[in-house]
Amino acid sequence: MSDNDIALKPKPVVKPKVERPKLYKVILVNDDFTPRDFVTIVLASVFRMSKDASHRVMMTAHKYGTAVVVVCTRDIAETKAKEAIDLGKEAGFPLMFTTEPEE
Ligand code: TYC
Repeated sequence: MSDNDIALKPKPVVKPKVERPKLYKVILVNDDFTPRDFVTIVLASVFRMSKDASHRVMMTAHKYGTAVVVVCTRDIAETKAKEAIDLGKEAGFPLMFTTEPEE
């Protein structure tokens, strides 16, 4: 083998394992006590939704029992749900949000 000869060895193929984080839904649950306007304001402020969008989500939960607010990582879903529940509690309302993994 002269100095000019280069031994070409195929590089081992290493697949980078970057997995997508699992996504979670934040779900708004209807109740008979929390005022509609309060729900709308909480949605707009915690989830940074427009007044229109938050009103629509509130009405969906009001009519059907539940509504998906947002889909995000578990950490963010749980933090936001707690923030929104706490605002309800502070105001004396039983406003409820749950989180669940997206299929
Ligand atoms: N059902 C409530 C009312 O009539 C309003 C409401 C809507 C409460 C959605 C909670 O997730 C909710 N005052």
